[in-house]
Amino acid sequence: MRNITVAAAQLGPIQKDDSRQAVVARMIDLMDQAKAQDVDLIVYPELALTTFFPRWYHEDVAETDIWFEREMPNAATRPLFERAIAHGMAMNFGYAELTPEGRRFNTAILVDREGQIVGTYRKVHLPGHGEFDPERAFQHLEKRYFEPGDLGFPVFDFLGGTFGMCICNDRRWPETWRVMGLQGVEMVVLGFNTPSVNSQDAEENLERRLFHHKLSVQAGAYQNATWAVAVAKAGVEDGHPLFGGSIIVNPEGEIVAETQTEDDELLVHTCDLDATTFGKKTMFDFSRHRRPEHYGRIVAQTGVERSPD
Ligand code: CDV
Repeated sequence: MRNITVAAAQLGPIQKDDSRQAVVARMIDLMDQAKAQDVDLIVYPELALTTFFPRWYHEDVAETDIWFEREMPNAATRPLFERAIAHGMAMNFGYAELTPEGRRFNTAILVDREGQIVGTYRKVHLPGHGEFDPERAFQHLEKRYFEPGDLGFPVFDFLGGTFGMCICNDRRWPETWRVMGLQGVEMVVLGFNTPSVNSQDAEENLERRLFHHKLSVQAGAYQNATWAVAVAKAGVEDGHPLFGGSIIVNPEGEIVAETQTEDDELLVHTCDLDATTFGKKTMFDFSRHRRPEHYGRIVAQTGVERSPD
């Protein structure tokens, strides 16, 4: 057995005026609760330090600088790193990254028990649009404020296992999971901010939106025989609702823990990384069963094409 006790640290809403210090204090509170349950790894949401600012249109992208971090850790997040080191707890969280070259990414990091950043991931699948869209009920401007991640989907030797990251919309794409599955991933950690309503389809209900979220994470976990930890930022932010539904999913694709609120809430589960072995050696033994000679379209095209193979 290779047991890892993991905490999904769901955050309730973060308003535009909430300071980084106030948010970090909430994250530390969840971390302290996790320590009391002997947690090895705590996972926080996408863009965990701020409101989900891509809902706000700025003509001048530089006006969004206030939502970005220029270094990590920095003054605001150092107390979180210090508490994690004191607890000997590894962590994962997302933030908006502004690099020294002026590049902007929607980023997540893996931090080991000593407070060292051992893995960085930059969101590849950016949803939404790049220009103000008057047809939508609200904006989703990730394509305006971030560039697509440039690091692929790496995996990391971490806590005695093989870990990978993705962020929010990435979870809906089977390619995300399979690229990590092909590197033997045993646990995928991901944060998300998902609006409770569809800005382009007012008829779509919350039940279906939660179904699509869970379907994606459960399928990704099952089809790649990996644990998955998916953590929401939830609740009504700046007047806009985000759903909760943080889940921990086992390598059979079953939900083993799920949040019940749209507030700060901790889910704790002990995951045996060896539970991934059965699926990886049987149904999803890739080396025996995959037929990549028939998968060329996956990397050769983006949109739908009917051209001959
Ligand atoms: N932050 C996200 O990536 N949100 C998307 C929304 C826009 C659908 C998601 O896939 O949940």
